[in-house]
Amino acid sequence: MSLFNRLKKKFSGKADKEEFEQTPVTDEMKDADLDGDGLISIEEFEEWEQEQVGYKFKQGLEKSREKFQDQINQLMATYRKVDEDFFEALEEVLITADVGFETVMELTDELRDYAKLKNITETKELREVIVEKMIEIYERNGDLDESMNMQDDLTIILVVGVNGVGKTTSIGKLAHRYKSEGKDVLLAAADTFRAGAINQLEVWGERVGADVIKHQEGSDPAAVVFDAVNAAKRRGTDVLIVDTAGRLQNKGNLMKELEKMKRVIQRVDENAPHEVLLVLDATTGQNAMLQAKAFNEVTELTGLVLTKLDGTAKGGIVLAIKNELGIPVKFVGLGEKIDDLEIFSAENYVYGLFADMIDNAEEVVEDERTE
Ligand SMILES: Nc1nc2c(ncn2[C@@H]2O[C@H](COP(=O)(O)OP(=O)(O)OP(=O)(O)O)[C@@H](O)[C@H]2O)c(=O)[nH]1
Ligand SMILES: [Mg+2]
Repeated sequence: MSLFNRLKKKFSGKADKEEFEQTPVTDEMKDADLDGDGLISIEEFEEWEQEQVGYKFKQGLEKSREKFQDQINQLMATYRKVDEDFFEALEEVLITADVGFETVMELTDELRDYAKLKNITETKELREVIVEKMIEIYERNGDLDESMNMQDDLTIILVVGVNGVGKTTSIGKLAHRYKSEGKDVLLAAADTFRAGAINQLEVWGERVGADVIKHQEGSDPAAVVFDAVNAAKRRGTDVLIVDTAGRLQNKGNLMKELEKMKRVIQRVDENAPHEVLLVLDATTGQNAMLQAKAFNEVTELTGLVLTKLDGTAKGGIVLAIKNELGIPVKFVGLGEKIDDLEIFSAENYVYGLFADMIDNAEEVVEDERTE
């Protein structure tokens, strides 16, 4: 099955209806209950859930999608024939979408080969291939494990990143996610540096129903972590999330501070922290790439949280990150609300970025058949 068909089926196709209908339908699920009997099958429920997540990505990536599709449409209108001018203009569009230079070159080289091989002369015939190649490149360049390294007992997550990227907000959203999975969550206010940081985390803690372990402003962050880890052990907490101050200006200090926190954690659990997540602000584009490189030198990162994707038209950065950094994006921020943090998945992301094209894909296939 072609990628477009696969995604189309996944996000809007209706699976065969099962005999067994066992999930009671809530108001918001009404659309999934086709025969209106107040019950839907597990399959339908899963499909409904998938559609909701797909819809979130679609909404969150609206700016990127509109800009990208506008530009591709314009490109196809300006260049009708496949030639070097077209490829160069395409390269420019992709680079301005923050797809990343190396990735763009890889992509356009493959498109050139593909066009030659298939004797494609009309640019419009390349429209879907561009998207398919993007995903192919994403999936081919090493399989990154995007899942969280969750433990049966205590999971410790250290969250790092420069000022203002969305660390505390993402921690709040993450805590909410784990709480709604029935987990017991504890937060550590180890950003003792910025005025108001502790209070901000406490506000989130109250919202989601998670306790916050804190010391005074200006105290040693490692001491906060020490207390938090011990409290988590004592209480039988499932997930401990540590908020930190991101002072990249002074790499030496930052490295020392993070190392000390890690040492303190490892005294209690030598395999922890189980995740070190770097938060990056998608609206900062190439700067985010530089931050990732710098932090990766300071401490070993296990994953990225890419925030504010809803606030940028340059959603291509996800591809650049994967291909040029080799660190998996584990979560994406798609808005400021408490449930606007989604588990990253390449398929959802691609759907969000090209939803209109994908939703209309069937018509394209039918056109081809009748030609
Ligand atoms: N639109 C949007 N805004 C976000 C997202 N994530 C965070 N923000 C906003 O970004 C701003 C900064 O977020 P914080 O969580 O305070 O960032 P921080 O990294 O903890 O900042 P410092 O503690 O100062 O280092 C806030 O106004 C958040 O609401 C997102 O996914 N989308
Ligand atoms: Mg913060």
